[in-house]
Amino acid sequence: MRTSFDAEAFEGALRTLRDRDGFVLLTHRRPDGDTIGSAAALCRGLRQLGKQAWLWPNPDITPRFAGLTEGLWAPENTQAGCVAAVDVADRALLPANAQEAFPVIDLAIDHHPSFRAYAGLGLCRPEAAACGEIVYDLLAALGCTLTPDMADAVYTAAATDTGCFVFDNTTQYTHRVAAACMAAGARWQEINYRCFRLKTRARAALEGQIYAGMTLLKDGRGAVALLEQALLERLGATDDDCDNLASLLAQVEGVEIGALLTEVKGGGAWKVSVRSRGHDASRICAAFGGGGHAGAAGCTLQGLSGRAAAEAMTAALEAALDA
Ligand SMILES: [Mn+2]
Repeated sequence: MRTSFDAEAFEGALRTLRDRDGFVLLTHRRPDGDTIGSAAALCRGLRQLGKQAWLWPNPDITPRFAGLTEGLWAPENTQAGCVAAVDVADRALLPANAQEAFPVIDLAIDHHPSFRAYAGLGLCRPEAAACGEIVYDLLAALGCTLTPDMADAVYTAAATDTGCFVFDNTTQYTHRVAAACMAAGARWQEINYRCFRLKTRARAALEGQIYAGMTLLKDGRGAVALLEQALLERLGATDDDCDNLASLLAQVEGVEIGALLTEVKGGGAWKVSVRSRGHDASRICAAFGGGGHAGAAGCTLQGLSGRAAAEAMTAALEAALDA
């Protein structure tokens, strides 16, 4: 087990999981592998302890992670005895149906530095690469046996939040958790293929468009690309197809800052995702009313043509590269 963590909050979370029953687990909007994997693993672990546990329906669930949740979604009229949120930094990030159903949340388990104390008890460990690492520790402390289904879920959580163990947040501990999941029978080859290799044709076309259409600036130290709604519609691109496309720009040799502008449905606004190395992307986006992390941030540009929006971001990137 990890040595540095909030022992008191961890003990409190353990007590809650041990003593209470009728668990309803909440995941965040536009759920990723970490929130779904963490919730699925915890749900199965609690059931293993003989407790009732369900995932609260998340209307945004995508096929990529739905397989982890089989048999776990709460039936209608489920009565909650204890409500716990996983990988949810703020109450506002819960889907509307969860916000409406649960004015009070008993336990929040999270790893975001931006975590807000919105629950009766909050266990937040920002040093964890994935919330799934904390769930793994809780399950171990509860005496649960990691079944292959639980191992799939924890592995998916750790792998997806680290971009398959390549992001800077990856630690030795992340690898230890992944190794334990492999030993417990996680189907890691299939998970890696599904999460990191497989792409839809729409996704492949979008990646092609970004690389073919990007504009390089400052001797290739910056890159700006534009995706118009007409293209997204023609390709039938889903949110999942558009996930983290901006990181492609920052992967080009020499590029320190990349900005991807995606036209918002209905037009008239551009969702901007900025990725950077060695510069503060959140500062660039803050100037447009957005925010995020140093390496990844976002903002929205309202009421501009694609050309004007691209010019605005180009100027902002040039200024940041000059600074
Ligand atoms: Mn996470």
